[in-house]
Amino acid sequence: MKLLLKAFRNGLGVLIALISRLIPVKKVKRDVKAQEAADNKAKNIELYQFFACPFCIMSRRVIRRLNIKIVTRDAQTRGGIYREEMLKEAGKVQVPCLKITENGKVSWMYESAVIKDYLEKEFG
Ligand SMILES: N[C@@H](CCC(=O)N[C@@H](CS)C(=O)NCC(=O)O)C(=O)O
Repeated sequence: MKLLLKAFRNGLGVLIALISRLIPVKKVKRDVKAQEAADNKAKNIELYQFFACPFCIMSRRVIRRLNIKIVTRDAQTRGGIYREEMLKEAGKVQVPCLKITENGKVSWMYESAVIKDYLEKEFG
C-alpha cells in the first residue's frame, strides 16, 4: 500500500512536471551584455533536485522565468554521486537545494521559498 501510494505520488509529480514544461512563462528580457553577465553568474549555481518534486518544479519555473541556465543535479537516485555529495557536504537530502560556489567557497541553500528570493534578488 505504501509503495503504491509512493508510485502514485511520483506519477502525479511526473505529470505535473511535464505539464509545467508546457505552460509558458513570461521570461525576463535582457540585452546581450546583461544576458552574458547573468549566464556567467549562473554558472556558479547548481540545482540539486528530484524531477517530480513539486517544490523543485516551482524552482525550475522560477529559473525559466528569470531566463538563466542553471545546471540540475539528480539527488534522487540512491547511491548516486550528487545525492551522496549533498548528504555529505550539505548535511541532509532535501530538495530543492542550491549549491553556490563563490570564490572557491561552496554554500548550500535549502527551501524553495528561500531559493526563489535568492534567485530573484540575484537575477530579477
Ligand atoms: N519546505 C521544503 C520542502 C521540500 C521537500 O519536502 N522536499 C522533499 C521532496 S518533495 C524532499 O526533499 N524529501 C527528501 C527525500 O525524499 O529524501 C521546500 O519548500 O523546499
